[in-house]
Formats: sequence, C-alpha cells, structure tokens
Amino acid sequence: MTQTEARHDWSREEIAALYEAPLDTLIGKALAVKTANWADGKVQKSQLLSIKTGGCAEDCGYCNQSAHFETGLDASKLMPLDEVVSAAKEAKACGADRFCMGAAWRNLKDRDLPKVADMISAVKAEGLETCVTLGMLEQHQAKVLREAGLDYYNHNLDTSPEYYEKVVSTRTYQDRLDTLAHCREAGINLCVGGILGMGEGREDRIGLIHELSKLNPHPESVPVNMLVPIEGTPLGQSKPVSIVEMARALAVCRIVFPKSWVRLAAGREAMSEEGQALCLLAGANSVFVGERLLTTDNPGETRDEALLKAMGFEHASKEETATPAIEEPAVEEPVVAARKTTLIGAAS
Ligand code: SAM
Ligand code: DTB
Ligand code: SF4
Repeated sequence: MTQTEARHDWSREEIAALYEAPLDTLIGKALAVKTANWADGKVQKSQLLSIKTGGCAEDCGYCNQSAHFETGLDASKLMPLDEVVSAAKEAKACGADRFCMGAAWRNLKDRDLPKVADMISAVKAEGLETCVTLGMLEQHQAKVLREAGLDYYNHNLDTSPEYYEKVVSTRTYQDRLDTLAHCREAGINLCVGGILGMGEGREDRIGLIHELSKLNPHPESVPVNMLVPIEGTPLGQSKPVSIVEMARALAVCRIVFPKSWVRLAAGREAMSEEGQALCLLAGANSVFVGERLLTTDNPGETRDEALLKAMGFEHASKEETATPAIEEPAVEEPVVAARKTTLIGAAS
C-alpha cells in the first residue's frame, strides 16, 4: 500500500530497514509515495541570503561562521533593510518562491527583533514566502516573527542525538527541540533537517530521520545537506559521503515525510549533474537556487536550468508551492485562563 498519510510512530528499526534496502527497492517505494502525493517533475526553489555573517558564539564543528574557528571568513553586521529587499527582488526575478534569511547568531536578541520583523514584512510584501534561521528563539520572539509574516523557521537537528555532542558543545539537542516547539506554538511552519558527511555513521543518519519523524506535525520542509567542508573547522577534512548515501537518505525522507518538501540542500556545488539527478529521482523535490548559499557557492541558474531540462523537470508554480495554511494558535478557554490567574494569585 502506498503511504499518503504522515505517520509519527515510525520505529528506528523500520527506518533502518528502508534505509538499507536494495537501492531499486528503496527508490521504487520513494517514487510511489512521491507520485501519490505530488505532481511529477516539479522542483521547489528557495533562495538563501546571509543577513548577518560570521562571529557566531556557537561551536558547530561544520560551520564557516563560528567565532571558535579560523576560517578566513569576514564577519559582518546585520544587513540594512534596503539591501535585503534588493536581494529578495533579485531572487524573485530569478524565479525563487521562498526567501530564507540566515543570521550567524546563537540566539535572537530582543534588540534585533524589530529589524528582523521589518525584513520579514518587506520580503513578504514582494510576494515571496519568508523563512528565517536565527538560532535559538524564545516564545515571545516567535510570536512577533509570525505576526510580521513569517512562513517558515529553519532550525536543523543536524544528526542523531548521540552524535550531536561530538559536533556541537555549546548547546544541546533539547535546546533545538525547544526552539522548534516555540515556533510551532506561534503557528510558524518548520524547516528542519540535517547534514550528511560529518563523520557520522549510517545509524546516526537513521537516528536523525527517526527524531524528525517524531515531530508532530512533521516539518513542512526537510533540508538534507551534504557537508560543505570548510578549512579551519574541525570537520574541514571529513571524508565525503557518497552520492548513493545521499540518495538513500533523501529517498527515506520522501517515504517518511510524504507531504513535506524534501530539499537537496547544501553540497550541490561538489556534485556531478548525474549525482544531483539521482538525488532528485530518489525523491527530493526542492533545492536552493542562486550562485550562493550563505557563505559558500551554489551551482546557479544556468547549470540548474541545464539539469532540469535534461531531466524534463521544471520549477513548481507559485500555486504548487504555496505555504500550507498556518493554523492560528489555540485560544485559551476563558475558564482555564481564570483558573490560572487564581493559582498564580494564590501562590504569590
Ligand atoms: N545560526 C543558525 C543556526 O545554526 O540554526 C542559522 C544558520 S546555520 C548556517 C543553518 C544550518 O546550515 C545549520 O544548522 C546546518 O545544518 C547548515 N550548515 C551550516 N554549515 C554547513 C556546511 N558547512 N555544510 C552543510 N550544511 C551546513
Ligand atoms: C539548511 O539546511 N541549509 C542552509 C539553510 N538551511 C540555512 C545553509 C547551508 C549552509 C552551507 C554553508 C554556507 O554556505 O555557509
Ligand atoms: Fe554556524 Fe549557526 Fe552554529 Fe552559529 S549556530 S556556528 S551560524 S551553524
């Protein structure tokens, strides 16, 4: 039976069995799920912009932007609004549907909140879907971002809980989950995925997908990044992961997240056209477009057009990529609110 409904009760063993199936069996299943849920041959396009680069207090072992490592990257302050809007206009002119603004912050500070909220409103007014990735968020901040017109928050779990502490020491897996919960409570769609090629084992890739599958609802977007190795970072010399392993991860994501955009995210610059075609055949239906990701290169329009033409694929239309309706956060029942007040009053 082809799976169309999202499930949240996957066991790690079930995911491992999919992941380790013969590649034709795996991709066959992934394509059946894709065909049952999506139009054939369509690819969603997101464009990234680094609105605040480098100098980050976190020590993520893969990242160009951590202040803990010497990578030669120039740090910059928060970009002015007019430059963000120009970049968004350019992205839209090149056909992007979603504009994702990334800041190298451990967490969003309240003093920056109005500036980022203005960016979101201005990008939204250009007719683009909005996404930001700003590090950890508090509940009240998520609410302000949503009210400004935020469609998606990107916050990756990166790898399995067990391997996570080998990659990052300055925050915990639970910190990441807490921020995701704050976004959900504010009614923001989630973009949550990870990275392959950080020296993790297959069990960690399976563990990541298992953790993502437990999120209810599932993230609406699941970016699968291949590590872009950065000299000067602890993971700069990691052994690259094979393209077949990437295709396996993407195919499993397609099956486990039947209704989510599954993105062939960072790492395409180092992949052959055939490698990318395999990943798109395996079930990915979204990419980052443009010449740059955040701080590193991406194939760009000319090469992407050639790839899609060769595959007979095309970019999904605006209607096909429309943000799922965001449910308004549940309003607290007056009787519950009254009871809470009484309890707080009684305790003080
Ligand atoms: N500071 C924020 C955070 O960590 O959530 C937002 C920016 S951070 C660059 C966004 C995501 O990009 C990371 O969670 C990671 O998954 C991915 N990423 C960062 N550097 C990467 C690299 N060198 N290769 C592949 N993915 C990378
Ligand atoms: C995601 O999963 N990948 C993007 C986006 N979310 C923010 C970032 C990729 C960064 C690759 C390295 C760089 O360009 O700095
Ligand atoms: Fe890089 Fe984000 Fe980690 Fe900072 S929090 S080091 S920007 S991945």
